[in-house]
Amino acid sequence: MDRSELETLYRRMLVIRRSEERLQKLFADGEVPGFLHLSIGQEAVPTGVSHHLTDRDTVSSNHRGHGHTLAKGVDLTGFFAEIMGRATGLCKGRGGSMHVADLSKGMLGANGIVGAGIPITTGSALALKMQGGGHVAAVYFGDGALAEGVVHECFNIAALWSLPVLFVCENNGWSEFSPTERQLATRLDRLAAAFSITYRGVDGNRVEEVAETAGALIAGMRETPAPAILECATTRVRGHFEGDRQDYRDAAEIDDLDARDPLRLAADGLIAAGTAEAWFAGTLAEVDAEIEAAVAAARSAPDADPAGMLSDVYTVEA
Ligand SMILES: Cc1ncc(C[n+]2csc(CCOP(=O)(O)OP(=O)(O)O)c2C)c(N)n1
Repeated sequence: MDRSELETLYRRMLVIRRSEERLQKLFADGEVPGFLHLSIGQEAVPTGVSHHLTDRDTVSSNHRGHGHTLAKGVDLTGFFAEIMGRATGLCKGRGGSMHVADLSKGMLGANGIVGAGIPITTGSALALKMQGGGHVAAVYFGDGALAEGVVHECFNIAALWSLPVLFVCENNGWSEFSPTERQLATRLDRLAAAFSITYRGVDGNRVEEVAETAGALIAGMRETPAPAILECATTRVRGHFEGDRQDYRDAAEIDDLDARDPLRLAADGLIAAGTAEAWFAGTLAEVDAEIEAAVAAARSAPDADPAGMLSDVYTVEA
């Protein structure tokens, strides 16, 4: 991967990081209704995967979905307006943080029900396969979804029907307040083998590694439809949701966060490859200006209109 491609990946991760840091402050100021689950520390996963997806490829997400959504290329202004509950939001301000969707970008949306994005994406993969054209569907889910029955059913049907679906597990070791090993009697590579699905495990904090492995899997699926599982070992930096004091977590576990920070790791690589300090400062200023413009636009937009609550809920072709 050349330097300019890595700079593109770094910038995308920075947009996600700074957007979430901004959301954290807006939430503390009471400007974000509902819950907020931040994906700080996990930016490399959707950035690396979506690097190889077009708007015709679909993605669905889980409750920790801001990074998945932004990596798919949705408009930043519509994104902030959505999470701030404004009528100009991507879903007219009715979805909020856990339900940002934009079908024009292939973003099918996020989901507050653990594992529920997986059947949505499996269905989308079936549709894409039937349409032809080599498009793929990807779904992000946490290790907490691995014990859900629907996940096993989807692995089964995707394998039986050779569906072009990339199952991306963001394994951050935690499911709400419980460690993975207290919930799952096996491992994802073993599950993949049981269903004869190709499996790759990567360091999910290294964007280049995620991008290269996802790229190879996706290229293969475009040629010959088949499912694949990508397990990304990553780190949940914040609590389960904003406001979670993380009493259940050993402080030592979050001691060396800096060393595992995907932005830090990518920056180290770029500096070694010759990217100048000025580029980082300039990129940060650009990204922050885009985010501030989006926040200002959201603040000046009207609130979501409860009168339209029942429209767009279900679509029937005329
Ligand atoms: C079916 C279902 N069961 C339980 C919950 C409550 N719940 C919300 S998030 C979560 C844990 C999710 O952990 P994981 O999937 O690993 O994602 P992470 O939060 O670590 O990113 C649970 C149990 C839920 N929303 N849906």
